[in-house]
Amino acid sequence: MPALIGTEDLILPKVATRQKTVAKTTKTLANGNGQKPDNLAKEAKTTPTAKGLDFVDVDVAQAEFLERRKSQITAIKKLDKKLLREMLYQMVLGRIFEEKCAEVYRMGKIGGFCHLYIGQEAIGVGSMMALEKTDMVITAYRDHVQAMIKGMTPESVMAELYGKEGGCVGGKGGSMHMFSKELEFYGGHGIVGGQIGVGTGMAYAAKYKNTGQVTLCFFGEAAVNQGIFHESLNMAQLWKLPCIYICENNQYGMGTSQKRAMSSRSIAKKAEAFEMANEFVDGMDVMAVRDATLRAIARARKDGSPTLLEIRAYRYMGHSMSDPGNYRTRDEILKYQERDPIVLFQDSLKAAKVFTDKDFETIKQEAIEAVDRAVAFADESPYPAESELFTDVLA
Ligand SMILES: Cc1ncc(C[n+]2csc(CCOP(=O)(O)OP(=O)(O)O)c2C)c(N)n1
Ligand SMILES: [Mg+2]
Repeated sequence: MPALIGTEDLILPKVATRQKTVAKTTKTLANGNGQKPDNLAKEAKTTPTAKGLDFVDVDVAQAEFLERRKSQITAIKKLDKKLLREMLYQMVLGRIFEEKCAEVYRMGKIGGFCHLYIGQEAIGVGSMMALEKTDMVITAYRDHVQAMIKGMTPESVMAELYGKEGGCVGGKGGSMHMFSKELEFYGGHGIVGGQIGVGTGMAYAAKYKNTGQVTLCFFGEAAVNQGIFHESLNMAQLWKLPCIYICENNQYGMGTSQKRAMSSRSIAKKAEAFEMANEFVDGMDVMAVRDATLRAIARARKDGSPTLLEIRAYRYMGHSMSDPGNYRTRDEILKYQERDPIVLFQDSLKAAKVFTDKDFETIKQEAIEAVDRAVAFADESPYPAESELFTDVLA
């Protein structure tokens, strides 16, 4: 199992009295909901409708997880072992790939913006591995790992990060613009929320052409405060577009926590304004993400009905590689890391007697080697030729 990441001084606040105050506050208030964690736990236990909606606090999330664990282990036992191995492999590969990105970025091999996915692996793997190959995906700029889950090779992603010819778009897109028409992976978008409109259009095209494809449209919680989110969901529900909107709620939009920027605490519930199906999902639990996505896919395939999934995880690293992160505490990060998605999944796989520690070590080694090969490929790949400057440029 790779070491937990996010504790390096480089990315974490070093001092500040203000941070200490924040730490105290988060101890008594459950993530800005104005309720004590104990109350939340009680509410989650006693009110069925509150289930899943309020497990914002880490302890509450864990209590909920333990409640569903037994049935989940039974479900794991029935799943194809190859699929489970691939799910774990993709999560570990994503973690190690991003750790390596941080390393080579600091060495100056990658330039410009670079947003890492560490801590959110269960969202990408749980949702995308529930799709058919022909289904479509569109996302924001935190896109390296999602591109790999959709089938892009680590070599192609790493070379793109380097701005090299061997990258998925020839080195012209960089970190934020992974793209592959063949793999039905439509970016990689830097304008916050912009892909929500494009994703809705993709779902419209699929319906118009009757292709049977479902679109997964990912965006962060900070995108939800924009008009494009509301306009798109309204249209999708009105026209029954087979789009699954996945809000990856990692609780921060750059340095601003959700509680400082959004008047309501539930993003999933916003779908009710459009009478759209919605679910709140524990984003540290890959099996829960998979189950919720399968339910959404079934709705989409049946009659084109869209769904909004709010999947809550936690951004372990800074917003991007240049973020010093002095707006949150080390304690806060460590608390969320107690529910690391890879550790939780491995524990369940072990409890289900599907894999052993030895298998985990083999999977980790395979991922390390794949990432090493990707770096060697990117190192050797040439920069794009000058003659390429104006190809694929549309204006
Ligand atoms: C329209 C627009 N406004 C502002 C920005 C600057 N910006 C880049 S990332 C970001 C935060 C987005 O946070 P979130 O949607 O939660 O995604 P996360 O980074 O957490 O994955 C902002 C405000 C932008 N790129 N586009
Ligand atoms: Mg966010």
